[in-house]
Amino acid sequence: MSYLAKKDINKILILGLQASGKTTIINAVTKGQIPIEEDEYLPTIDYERKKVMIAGHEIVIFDMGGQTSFLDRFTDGLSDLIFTGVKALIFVVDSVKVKELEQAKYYLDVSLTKLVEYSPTAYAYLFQHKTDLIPEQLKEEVRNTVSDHLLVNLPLHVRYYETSVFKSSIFNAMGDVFGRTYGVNESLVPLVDTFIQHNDAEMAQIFTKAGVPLIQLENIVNFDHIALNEVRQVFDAVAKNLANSKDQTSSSILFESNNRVFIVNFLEAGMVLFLGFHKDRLKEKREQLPALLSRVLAFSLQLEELV
Ligand SMILES: Nc1nc2c(ncn2[C@@H]2O[C@H](COP(=O)(O)OP(=O)(O)OP(=O)(O)O)[C@@H](O)[C@H]2O)c(=O)[nH]1
Ligand SMILES: [Mg+2]
Repeated sequence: MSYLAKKDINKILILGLQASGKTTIINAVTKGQIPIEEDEYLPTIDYERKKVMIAGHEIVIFDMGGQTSFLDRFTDGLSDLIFTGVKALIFVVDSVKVKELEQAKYYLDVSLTKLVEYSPTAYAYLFQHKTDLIPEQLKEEVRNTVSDHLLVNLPLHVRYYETSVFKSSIFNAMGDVFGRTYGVNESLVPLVDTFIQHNDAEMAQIFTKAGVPLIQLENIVNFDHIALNEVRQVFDAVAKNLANSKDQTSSSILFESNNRVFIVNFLEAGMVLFLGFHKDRLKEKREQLPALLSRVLAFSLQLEELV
């Protein structure tokens, strides 16, 4: 039996016209590969499967090549194989290619019709992608144009996200996709958000053990922004350290870098909680690190009960 049609795998399909950004999105959220600027474009031929573990579930993301010859085949001759067993379908459109909206609408419609036919319980998402290319004053106009063209006469509810791989928006959007698919996100985000507000953390992220960012929250009211790349590098260093460490039972690490304190806690559910605090703020609050660490540990236990 073809792997495509296996019923027991958790499939997420990512579809859209060529060069809309699908492969880049997958690389960002599964490998933490965020391009510094627009990368060379290497079209996906046919489709590629990418496996990820999310909170103990294996998910296979199908990165579908966007050339129309492929799309025609996926939505016609191969449609029962492609659209069976799908948990979530993401359709990506390029925010600045307004001329392509009619064509995108055509493939969005056929894809959703097939989705409803073969996977009636799946969720559908539309990513209005590459928002970094739109000047601020045009954002609303672009949003209206895209949604007026695409979000009409659809056979199911489609959740709309504005995304860019250069912003945390892609992690929030994909976190919602993963979270809704596996029911972890709705419960985790409000809890983590409350925790960082109350403890004046600068940011919180939850990764899978493989380093896939699931949730990213920033307490930007109080603090300046931390670049994702910065967090990612620190995370890699910590993960490597832990892997090399003889003390395999250690599940929590506190370390300092420049003017920040980071706490990384490995949760049993295969997830990693990563919190960043600004030293100045901790000093202002006369916060003692051991007390902070024990609050984080207590909070981690609470999270573990949820997932
Ligand atoms: N400015 C900007 N460029 C992006 C973004 N995401 C992807 N790109 C660029 O868009 C181009 C196409 O990206 P891909 O991810 O290869 O596109 P694709 O949808 O997989 O294309 P096909 O495989 O042919 O269907 C590349 O040059 C990426 O660097 C984004 O958020 N903003
Ligand atoms: Mg591609």
